[in-house]
Amino acid sequence: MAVSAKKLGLDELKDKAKAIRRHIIDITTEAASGHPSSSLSATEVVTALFFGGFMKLDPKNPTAKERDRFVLSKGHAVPVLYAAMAEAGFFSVKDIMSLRKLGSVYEGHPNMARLPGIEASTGSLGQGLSFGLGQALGVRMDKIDSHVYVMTGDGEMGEGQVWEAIAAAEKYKTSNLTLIIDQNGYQQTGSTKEVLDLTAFGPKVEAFGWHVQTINGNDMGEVVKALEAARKITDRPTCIVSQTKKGFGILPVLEKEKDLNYHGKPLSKKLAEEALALLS
Ligand SMILES: Cc1ncc(C[n+]2csc(CCOP(=O)(O)OP(=O)(O)O)c2C)c(N)n1
Ligand SMILES: [Mg+2]
Repeated sequence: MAVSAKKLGLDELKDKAKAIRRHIIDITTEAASGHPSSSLSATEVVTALFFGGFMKLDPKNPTAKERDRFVLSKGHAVPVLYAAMAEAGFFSVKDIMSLRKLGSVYEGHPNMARLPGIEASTGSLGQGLSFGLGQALGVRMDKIDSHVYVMTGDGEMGEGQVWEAIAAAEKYKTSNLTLIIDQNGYQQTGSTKEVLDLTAFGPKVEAFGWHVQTINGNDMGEVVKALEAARKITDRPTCIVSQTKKGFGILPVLEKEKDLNYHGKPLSKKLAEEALALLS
């Protein structure tokens, strides 16, 4: 199975990330609900996964056994996933404008039962890594060459189930599993430092026996290099601690609004115009 989306170079990936950010703003403002800031921090990683040649995917055959898998464990950030999938041809950009509308399959959290190409129904935080580990072990047992990527939030890392999965993944030397922690410094009710300070993820995950890299996750060059390095590890699971900024790409707007978390809030039409101007 070939990598479906054309592998983009660094400058093209940066342009693609901008397009994806614009969709994130457009669809959440249209819905008047959703999580744009949580989606924007994760945009470089999701863009690189889908368009940097890292995932075998076929939008026309989204359940092909040998596909690679991306589990968005921080499911509330699904606008970034819908935007990337629309750009990759799973469905159209027009389709995702129905985000969160009554009856729409573009629900506020990913629903694998309703939308082909979604790997896991997430939103209840803490479960995605266990799910991804199960997928990684399953394809390995079936001798299918498939890599599973899971993205968690840094607030989400406070869930104990994540650490059970980290321990189990090492026990089974699950080298076809990559965890990406989107460390944007905030969770729902405030900064992760105030709510639950787990900030030194690198040494913690490394102590469980994983290969770990810590990078600036809003720097496309660093993201691509880290994903390349992760794929070269063949004896244990890999983790990328992706240090990001919540709302990256439109930070001047959030600064003006005096809310650098901006959790679960769509931009008003007026603020969206200002944000889109920054992303033109
Ligand atoms: C089990 C569970 N508890 C609480 C929530 C409510 N909730 C939704 S988003 C969120 C904050 C998540 O923070 P983080 O993982 O850092 O993601 P970010 O939005 O910063 O990317 C919380 C607590 C949830 N979805 N699931
Ligand atoms: Mg966070």
